[in-house]
Amino acid sequence: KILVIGACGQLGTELTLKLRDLFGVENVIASDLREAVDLIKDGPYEQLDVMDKSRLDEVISTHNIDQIYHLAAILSARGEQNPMLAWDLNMTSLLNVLETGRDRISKIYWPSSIAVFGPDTPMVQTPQTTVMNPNTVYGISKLAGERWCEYYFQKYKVDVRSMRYPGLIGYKAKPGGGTTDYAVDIFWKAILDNSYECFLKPDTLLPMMYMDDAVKATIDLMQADPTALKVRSSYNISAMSFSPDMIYREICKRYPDFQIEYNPDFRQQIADSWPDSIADDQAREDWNWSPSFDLAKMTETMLDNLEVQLVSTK
Ligand code: VAH
Repeated sequence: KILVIGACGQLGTELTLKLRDLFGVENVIASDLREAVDLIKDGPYEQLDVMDKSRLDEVISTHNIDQIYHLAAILSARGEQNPMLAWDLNMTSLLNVLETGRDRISKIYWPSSIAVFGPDTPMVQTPQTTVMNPNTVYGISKLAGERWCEYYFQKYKVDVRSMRYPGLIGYKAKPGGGTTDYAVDIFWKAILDNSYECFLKPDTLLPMMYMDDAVKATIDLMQADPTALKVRSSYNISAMSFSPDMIYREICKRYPDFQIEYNPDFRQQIADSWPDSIADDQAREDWNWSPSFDLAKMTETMLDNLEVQLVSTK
């Protein structure tokens, strides 16, 4: 049985739906701190504070769990507003999950992020192995988490797998507390308000990925032959890079009088510390990774689906 921790989040919701599709609703237990969101109410659910190790062990025993997708974390922007909570939640929860891997869990997935890179990391085609001096709490916690994953793999043979997500864009679940989340908000605002106030500068280039590609990559990595995986910290993966101005112009192809204004806030410094683009040749080599969505295809898919979803609420 599979346990998804953080199943009500932006990625957790979509991963839960996909895992239930692949392995059967009853075999995927969703969990989060809060009660279940509508999209995942069709299957087994546990309210779980992953900081509580005994509660985690209880859920694992009750449902006979042998795989865990641990997605719960505080993201970059919210983390800067609450550093100690972000560090405590992001690290304690991961160590709780890794400890379960020592005796009873056969495979663990844990997401890292391009936030592990910092201002002195090479910004263009950032390599798999390079200088990593993150200056956000979120990035520090993800870098430390990568080190712990590799440690538990090497010392205790825990089969934990990870990838460094770029900004993720999807329409099924709203994101929370990220710096790249402008790229989700802009679609909602285009449809509902025909105008958007962007908290980043127009030319802020960031690595991004459509949600379906991120979900597929995650499942593919978890299904891959373990002997093929040369990276046990976390894999670089990449799909596209774009700036607010580029995505704005793409949306204008369908909404010609869509207006945007730029009022950069504290999240500009976070974005400036991250790469412009990512080199993912190791993931392509080890487990055949390749993306399907570029900016045009993502924009078309987002607008098609959100117009249906939102027009009824207009
Ligand atoms: C954030 N969406 O903005 C997350 C992600 C690379 C960015 O980690 O914090």
